[in-house]
Amino acid sequence: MIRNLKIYPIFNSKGMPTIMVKIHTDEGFFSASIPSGTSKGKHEAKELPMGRIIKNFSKIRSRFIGKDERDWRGIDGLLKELDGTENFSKLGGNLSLSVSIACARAAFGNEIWKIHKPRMGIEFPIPLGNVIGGGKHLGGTDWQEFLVIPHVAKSPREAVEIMVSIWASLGEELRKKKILIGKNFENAWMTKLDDLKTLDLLSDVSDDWKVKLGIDFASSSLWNGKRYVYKKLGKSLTPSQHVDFITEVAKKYKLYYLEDPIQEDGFRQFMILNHILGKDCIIVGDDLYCTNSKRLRKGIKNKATNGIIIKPNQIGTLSLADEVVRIAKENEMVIIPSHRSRETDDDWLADLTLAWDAPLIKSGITGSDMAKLNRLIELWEEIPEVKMAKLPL
Ligand code: 2PG
Ligand code: MG
Repeated sequence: MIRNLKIYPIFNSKGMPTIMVKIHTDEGFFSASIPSGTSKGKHEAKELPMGRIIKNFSKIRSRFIGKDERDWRGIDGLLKELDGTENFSKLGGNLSLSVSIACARAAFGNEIWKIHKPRMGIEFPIPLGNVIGGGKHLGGTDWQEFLVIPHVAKSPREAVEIMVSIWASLGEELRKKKILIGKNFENAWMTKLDDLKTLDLLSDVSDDWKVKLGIDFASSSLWNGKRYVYKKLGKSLTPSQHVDFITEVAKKYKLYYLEDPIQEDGFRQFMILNHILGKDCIIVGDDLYCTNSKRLRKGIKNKATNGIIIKPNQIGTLSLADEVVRIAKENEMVIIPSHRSRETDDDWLADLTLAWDAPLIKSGITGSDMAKLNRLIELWEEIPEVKMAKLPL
């Protein structure tokens, strides 16, 4: 039974305020802290500032005391009811998710990879490592994240080793060539190279290290309502010119993973791109869906993508994210649970990736994101009969 709940104002990886909620039950203490995004989708659950969160927490706290934590879905329902809006604008999606995950942890003794009956032969996700960055996360490129995918790794530890070695050797090479600016929000390198020169460099990396390449284009950041505007490449493209440009880049550089190649409301262009590239590449909606089942259903109807990013803080409770995963899987979409760019050292995302049987996880490479990757390494040792997931395409 839930005996008490407490909220702690803590800080995220960018030194900005966020929250941790701790739930006290007969079995012990269970907590969850919540990350935040920089390039947020406009359809995400509302994140409220600390002052309002603390006030809201004091108003709702007593409603959870005495409840059975094992009914974590019921607790999520209560959060939704107390909020009463579509997007958690009253309670705050950040407050809601911290109570939701802390409660699920209480229900499963911290092992939330067990929220669905664990199977034998659990497959561990291949991590996507952001090695060079730009866009709203800062850096020289217009596109936000250049990702390496260590699909040949035989364990999570080996996958991390490959990603970190690539990241470190790229850093060294960029430093020697005097084109290194620094590290961005996710510790990806900021360089003086434009997007296409970055891809030239990464093509060699992909051959040398046998990794696949991906990009999070975060295209909404380029979209001015009419055209896609590239400051670095000096391009201004109409939606159909943009589809052509992305297609050409994907084919030339053999991209395997394309996240948000189109702005967040461009279902039609997503559908065209998915039609052209979807057999060989994972076309992924992040800001497009915002982990929202209504938006996902629209994407399924339009065959907009063959992949979806899952960020529980985009929707506000674990149950709602779980529902989106269920719908996506029923429709044979690749699910990719993802961190945010302003993270905490909490590792719940790693557990959920296993619970959802996701073939890929998007987490950073170094810094506080290590916690999630380390949790995968830990669970790899603890769970019997494990194996690495295969590339979904
Ligand atoms: C993304 C994420 C994580 P943010 O766009 O996929 O890399 O960034 O948290 O800023 O939305
Ligand atoms: Mg994204």
